[in-house]
Amino acid sequence: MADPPLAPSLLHALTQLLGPRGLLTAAEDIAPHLTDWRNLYCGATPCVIRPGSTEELARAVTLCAAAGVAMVPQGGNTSMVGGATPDESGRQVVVSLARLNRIRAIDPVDMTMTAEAGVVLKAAQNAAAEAGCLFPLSLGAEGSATIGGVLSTNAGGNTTVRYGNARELMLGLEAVLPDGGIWHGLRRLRKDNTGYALRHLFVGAEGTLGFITAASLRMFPRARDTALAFCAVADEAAALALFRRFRDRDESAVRAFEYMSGLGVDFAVKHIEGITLPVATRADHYVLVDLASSRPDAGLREMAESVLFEAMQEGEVLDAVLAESEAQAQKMWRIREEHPEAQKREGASVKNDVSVPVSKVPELIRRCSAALVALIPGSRPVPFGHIGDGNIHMNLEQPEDMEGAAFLARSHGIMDCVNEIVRDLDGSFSAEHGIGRLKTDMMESWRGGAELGAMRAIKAALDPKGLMNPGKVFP
Ligand code: FAD
Ligand code: 2HG
Ligand code: ZN
Repeated sequence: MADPPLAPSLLHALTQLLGPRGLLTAAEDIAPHLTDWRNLYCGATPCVIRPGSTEELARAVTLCAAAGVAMVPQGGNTSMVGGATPDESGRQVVVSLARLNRIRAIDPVDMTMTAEAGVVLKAAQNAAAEAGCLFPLSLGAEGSATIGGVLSTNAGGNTTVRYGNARELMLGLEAVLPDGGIWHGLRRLRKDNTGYALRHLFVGAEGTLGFITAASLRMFPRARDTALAFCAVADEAAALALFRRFRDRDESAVRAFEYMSGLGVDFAVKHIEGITLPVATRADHYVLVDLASSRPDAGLREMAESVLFEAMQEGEVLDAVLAESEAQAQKMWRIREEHPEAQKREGASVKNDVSVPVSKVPELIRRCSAALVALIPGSRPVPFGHIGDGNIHMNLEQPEDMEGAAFLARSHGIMDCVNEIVRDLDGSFSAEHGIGRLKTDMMESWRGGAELGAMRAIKAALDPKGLMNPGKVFP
């Protein structure tokens, strides 16, 4: 008879340690932790560990490590690359950080917040706002994604163009290491050159080096003047030209600059209740320009009107509308934020989260769109995303007359097709979603040699038994 997935003595010890709230073993409780947001993977696990404190997690990890049991950290389970779900063996234990959800401290003078890993991003934003400050990280999944998850993937999102990725917002970390040791690195210093910056190793490590249990995060002054414009633009080059115009006028005011294709907006209008096109005529290309300043008298609306007028004279902008109220601004942002959900509802789609130098975005979109349609006639490219960072989601929707499964069977060919062009443009095959399980096979050809060798050495030093999130990141 095969060994049980967990030795009865380990299960007993975990039960004693964690109690019923901290250890899920019933199939219906475990089920939501097994499948990723995109439904690409459905794994199995003997139990879900849900520790209530860092110390409890450390003790559970010590037990699992001693028994040689692999652990999969999970936050909000919104990974786009299957990073937070266990494999199908039924031998990997899922560790959910959801109960570590306290804001431990908030200091508007230091402009820092100390949040536990399971704090949902939206809750962190709200806590900052209550303290009269801003925590700027913002992405479509912010109602579910957690601080531990956004740091472990070094998430980007809409405000990277102004505030950087999650990494730039992190000052210190607390972590549980793969052997169960606790690293108390929750410093909140702006300057701290004391040897290797260990905290940065854990950011973007996708749970392969240990568990982030809490983080000290940077906050910023809250916005007192804002303006939001939804613009129909002539083409991809015009979108980029408009970005330059705004950036040249006042770089610090550009909080987000997002590109959407006509088809992507059509899908949002078609599938998401309450979404309508804010401009009078449909176009093939749109951008959303979000401006913000902590100065109440920044005059951002007037600035936006002036820049848009100039761009219209040059034929870059075809039509534009400025939000008249907070409610209208939220409605305009929803068009962009609902892109992933709208594409899901339209049918099967393949995601390509790629980046290139900002100047090459128009070429990226044009070349990839043509190559993809040549590869699969009738398929529908839906490029959108963070054009100000050079990060485009070069997604492809299935042809209307093709079976979804047949289309998805060609996923790797589709990704290869995009990646070949991305490589030619000096870009990256994964801009912000990470590697997870989906892209491990790309690591050798993109990061092989010295770079992957160094990564393996770090992994072996911190996790010699290979128990942390096996099957992720490394080929
Ligand atoms: P999970 O999905 O649970 O985990 C992600 C990875 O981090 C996994 O490898 C997991 O093992 C690891 N992990 C989680 N918590 C910990 C921890 N405490 N310690 C160690 N490892 C941990 N990403 C962007 O960058 N920009 C976007 O604009 C964006 N938009 C999105 C929109 C939607 C609708 C969705 C579904 C996802 C989006 N994402 C985006 C992808 C996703 O990466 C982010 O939502 C977020 O970073 C994941 O947070 P999470 O808590 O859900 O992490
Ligand atoms: C976004 O920017 C996310 O909305 C998701 O990164 C991208 O669905 C996608 O491909
Ligand atoms: Zn994105």
